Amino acid sequence: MQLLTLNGNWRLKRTDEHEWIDAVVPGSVFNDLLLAGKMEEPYYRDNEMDALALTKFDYEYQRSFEADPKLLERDTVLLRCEGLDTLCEVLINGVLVLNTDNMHRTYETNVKNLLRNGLNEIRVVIRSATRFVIEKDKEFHLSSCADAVPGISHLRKAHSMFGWDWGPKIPDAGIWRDISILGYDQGRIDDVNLTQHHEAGAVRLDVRIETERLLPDTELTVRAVLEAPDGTLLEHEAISGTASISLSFEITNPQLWWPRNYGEQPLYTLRVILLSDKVEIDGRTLRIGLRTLVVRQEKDEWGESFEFVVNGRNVFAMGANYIPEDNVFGRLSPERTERLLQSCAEANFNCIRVWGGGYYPNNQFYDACDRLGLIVWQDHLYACGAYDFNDAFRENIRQETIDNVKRIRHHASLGIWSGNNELEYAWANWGWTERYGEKLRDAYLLQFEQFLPELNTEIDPNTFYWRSSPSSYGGIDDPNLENVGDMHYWDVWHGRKPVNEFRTLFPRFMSEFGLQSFPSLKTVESFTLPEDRNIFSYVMEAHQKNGTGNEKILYYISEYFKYPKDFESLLYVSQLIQAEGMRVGVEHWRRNRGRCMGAIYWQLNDIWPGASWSSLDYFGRWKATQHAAKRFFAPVLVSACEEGTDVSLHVTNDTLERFEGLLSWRLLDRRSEVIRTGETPVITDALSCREVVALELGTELDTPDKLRQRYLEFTLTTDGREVSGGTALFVKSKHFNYLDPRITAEVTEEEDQYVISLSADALAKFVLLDLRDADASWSDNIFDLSASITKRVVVPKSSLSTSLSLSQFQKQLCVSSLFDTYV
Ligand code: BMA
Repeated sequence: MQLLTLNGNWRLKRTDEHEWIDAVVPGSVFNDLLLAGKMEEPYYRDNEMDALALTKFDYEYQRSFEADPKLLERDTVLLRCEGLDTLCEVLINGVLVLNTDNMHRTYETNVKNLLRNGLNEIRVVIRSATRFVIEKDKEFHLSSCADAVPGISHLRKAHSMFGWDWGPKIPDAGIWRDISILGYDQGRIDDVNLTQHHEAGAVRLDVRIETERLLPDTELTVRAVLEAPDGTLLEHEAISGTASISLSFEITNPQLWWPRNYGEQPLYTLRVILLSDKVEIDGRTLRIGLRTLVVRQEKDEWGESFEFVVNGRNVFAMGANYIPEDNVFGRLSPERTERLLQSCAEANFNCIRVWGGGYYPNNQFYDACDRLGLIVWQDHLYACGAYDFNDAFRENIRQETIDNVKRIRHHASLGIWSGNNELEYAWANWGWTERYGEKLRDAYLLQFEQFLPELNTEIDPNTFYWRSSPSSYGGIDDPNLENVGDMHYWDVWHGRKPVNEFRTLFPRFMSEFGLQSFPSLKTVESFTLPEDRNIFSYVMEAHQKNGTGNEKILYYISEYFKYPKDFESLLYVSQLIQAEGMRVGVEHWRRNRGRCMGAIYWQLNDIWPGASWSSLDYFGRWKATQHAAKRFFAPVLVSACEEGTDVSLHVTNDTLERFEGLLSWRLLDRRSEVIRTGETPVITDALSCREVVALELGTELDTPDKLRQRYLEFTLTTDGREVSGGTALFVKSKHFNYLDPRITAEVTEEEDQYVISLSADALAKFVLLDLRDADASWSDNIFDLSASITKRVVVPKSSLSTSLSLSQFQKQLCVSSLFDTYV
C-alpha cells in the first residue's frame, strides 16, 4: 500500500472572492479565517451572529501535490476522504471526482486516470450548509431542536453545529479529517472483524479478514500477530485465494479488561498483514481488550433490569454525556480530547455517553476510553428531530453506519449502540404524529426499530443495540418509564421541581438528568468586557442558549442558597447548586444499586464558553460538579439520607472486593465542637450496598437554633485511610447559621508538587481553592472543612498552566468558602 497524505498546507478562499489565505488540513474554514485574521473570535461577546453570516458563503480549498511515477503505476489509485464537512465537490486536475453530503462518512473514489506525473491539483468546493438546510426546510419542514437553525434533519452534518440549548449557531465547515491518496496492486485489507469466545480460563479470538483482490484467483497470505500486554506473541498465517480468510487465536490465562475501578485495562495488540510473494502489501493494527460486555435486561421484582455486565459482573455505570468539544472544528485535537477523558478518569467515571447530536469521535477517543476503562454508550447521530427516511437518505445513512460501526466495534470500551437521542420520546410526547401523520411516524419505526438494528447487528453482532435513548418497550410505547429501559429526567431543571425530587425516582438506568451553572470568572472574562458581567446583560444572555436559563439558575440558587453578594460569587454559587443536585441524585441511585444501575448526568463538556449543564467548561476547567463527581462516583461510597432529624448512612461498594472498614460519624456544632459521636465497623460485599447506621438525632436537634447550627460529619476509612466522607445539614444551606471560618492555608513545596494544609475556626462549607491567573489540578476542591481537621490538598507542578515558584504560588492562591459569598 502506498500512501500519499494530502494533509498539511492548503489554501482557502471564499468562492466569491479572489484572495487566498493559508489553510491547514485537517481543519476548518473558521480556524483558517481566524489564523489569517479574517474574522473576529466567534465566541467573544455577540460575535456569533457575524460568524453565522459567514456560513452563508461557499468556500474553496486548493493545493497541489506531486505524484511520484510509482504511485501512478499502481493498479488502483484511490482518493480517500475521511471527513468532508459537508456539501463538497472534489476536483482533481479540474475534473469532478466526488460530490458529498455526509460529514460522517469516508469517501473513496478511483483517480488513477486523472493523476499525472509531477504536479497535480486538488480542489474542494464547499457549499453553504446553512443555506441548504434553510431552503430544504422551506420545501419540507421537519421538527428539530428549537434552538438550532431550521432544517438540520435534512443534512448529515453534526446537528449541534447549528445551535443547541447549550451551543451557538456556528456551523463551521471544512476538510475535518484525513485526506490521502492510496495506491495498491494485488489487493488490500478491506475489513478485520473480531469475535471473542470466553470460556473458563481461556479466550478464543476469531479474526475474519476481508480482502479486496484485484486479480480474483491469486493467492495472498495473511499473517496475524497478537501481542499480549506482557509482550508474549502468538502468530498465525493463512494462504488463500478467496476474499474472506478466518484465523483463530487460543489465548490461555487471558488478562481481562475491566471498566475503571473494577480492575485493570490490559490491552492486546493485533497486527494483521497481507502479503503477496512474501512482500507486505497492506497492514492493520488494532488494540483490543479481552472481555465480555453485555446489557442485561431481565424481569425482576421492580420490572426489567437494564445494566452493563462485564465479565459476568454487573457494573453500575457512572459518568456523563459527551457533546462536541468545539464549534470551530479546526480547534479539535487529540490532545484536548485526551485531557477531557483524563478528567473523567480522575473523577472516577467508568462510563461516557456520546450523545447523538454531534459526531462519531475519532479513533483516539476510543483508544483513550479503552486505556482509561470508560464504557462508551454510543448514540447513532440523530437527535431531537424528525427525519425523512426516503431512499436516498437510507442509502446515505447505510454507508455512514457501515463506516463507523466497522471503525469502532473492536474497542474494548464499546458497551452499547443506541439508535438516537430522544426521538422515540419526541414521537410519543411532542405531538409529532398529529403534525406529520402516521407515515413519518411509521418511517421512524422502520428506521430505528428495523433498518438500523438489522444493519448494526449484521456489522457488529457482539454489541447490544438499543433503539433510542430513552426507551422502554419500543414501538413509541411510553419510552421514559422508570421500571424498564433507560430514562431521561428533566422535571428538575426544565420543570423547576426541587432537587430532592431525584430521591423519589427509581430508574433502572438514568442516562440524562442535569442542572445548569455558569463557568468560573476566568472563563467568563474570556468572552466579556467588564460591563457585560451581570447575568442578565446582553452578552451573558447571548451565552445562555436555554431560553429562561439564567432565571432558572437564579431560581435554584434561591431554593438553597442566600443571594450572593457579587457577580463572581454568583458564578460560584451557581456551580454549588448544580453539584449538590448531581450529588443528591447520584447518591440516591447508588444507594439503590441493583434496582438502578446507571447514573449518567447531563452534560460533561462545553462546545463554547457559556452557561450550561456541563461539569467541565470550554477550557476544560473543573466546575464544582466535576470535583463533586470525584467524590460521589468514588468506588466505595458513604452517603447520608436525611429525613428531618433522622439520618441513615449507607455504604455502596462498586468494586469486585469485599469492603471492610470503619464508619465514624460526629454530630458537631458550627464551631465543630462535638455533640455526639459514634463509629461502626462496616463489611460490605462486592457490588452491593447497604444501610449501615440509622441515627435519630431528635434530642440533639430539638430547637430551630440547633437545627440551624449543627451538622453531621461522617467518614469511611479502611486501614486508617479515608475512602469516602461527607457532611449533612438539617436545614437548607441558606438557613444555616455559618460563622466566619477564617481559613488558614499553608503551602509547602515538595519536589514535584505543592502541598496546601488548610484549617478553619468553624465549619467552612464548599472551600474553594483557586489561583488568580494560572490553572492547576487540585487533589480535592470545593469540599467541606470542619474546624478540628487539617486538610491536605496537593497540586502537581506538572498540572500548572504556567510554572510558578513557591512564593508566586502562595501569592496567587485564593482560598474562600460559601461564607465569603455573603459578606
Ligand atoms: C437532553 C439532551 C439535549 C439537551 C438537554 C438539555 O434531552 O438530549 O438535547 O441539550 O436535554 O435540555
